[in-house]
Amino acid sequence: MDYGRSERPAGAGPLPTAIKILIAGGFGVGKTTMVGAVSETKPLRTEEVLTETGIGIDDLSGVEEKSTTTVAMDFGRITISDDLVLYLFGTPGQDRFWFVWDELALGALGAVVLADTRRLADCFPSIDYFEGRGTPFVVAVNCFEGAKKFRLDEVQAALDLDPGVPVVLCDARKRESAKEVLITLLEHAMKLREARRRAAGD
Ligand SMILES: Nc1nc2c(ncn2[C@@H]2O[C@H](COP(=O)(O)OP(=O)(O)OP(=O)(O)O)[C@@H](O)[C@H]2O)c(=O)[nH]1
Ligand SMILES: [Mg+2]
Repeated sequence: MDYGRSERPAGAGPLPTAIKILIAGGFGVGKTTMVGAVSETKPLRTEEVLTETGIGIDDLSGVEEKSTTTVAMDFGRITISDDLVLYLFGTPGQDRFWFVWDELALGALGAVVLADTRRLADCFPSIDYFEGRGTPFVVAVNCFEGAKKFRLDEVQAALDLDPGVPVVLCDARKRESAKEVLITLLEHAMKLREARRRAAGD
């Protein structure tokens, strides 16, 4: 029997494909915020309170009200369609937690590198990391109030990105905006895979 999408009884459809995506970027750029905004389940967070120990190390300029930081990862989930579910892993933003990145990156289809134009250089380590591993990524400029607005091509040039890397604007606090970023990443990753497959002669 051929079930139309809406007529299909719950649980009778094909198993959805699950894809792992990383949400990366520098300290305080909005990674935890984005995973929380977009996740349809209560996001798992591993936040610790910023303490005096971090003074002089954690740069709070622009996010002075920030009181916690991710020490291991954020985890959330979003269903894109009947047959596609994304599992989101937010990385810790500070250098001292780099050791968890390799574990988190394992098996990821791609990554969103969040950028704050007030501290653009903070996303260089993430970009280097994904370029080095050949992981598809997009750069999403999180538009904080009061931050100077740059054209997307200016951001692309400042980050010395390959012209094929999508650069988009977003508001990490808004579900629809974050979802659009994820769809841009999915499309980019699919295109790259197809190009790599063709180059390999498959
Ligand atoms: N105005 C504004 N504030 C934001 C936005 N995104 C995040 N914030 C705020 O910026 C601060 C940093 O957000 P987080 O989501 O904790 O950043 P993070 O990248 O997870 O930080 P670490 O895990 O410590 O690296 C929080 O106080 C957020 O409320 C945004 O788009 N606009
Ligand atoms: Mg965080």
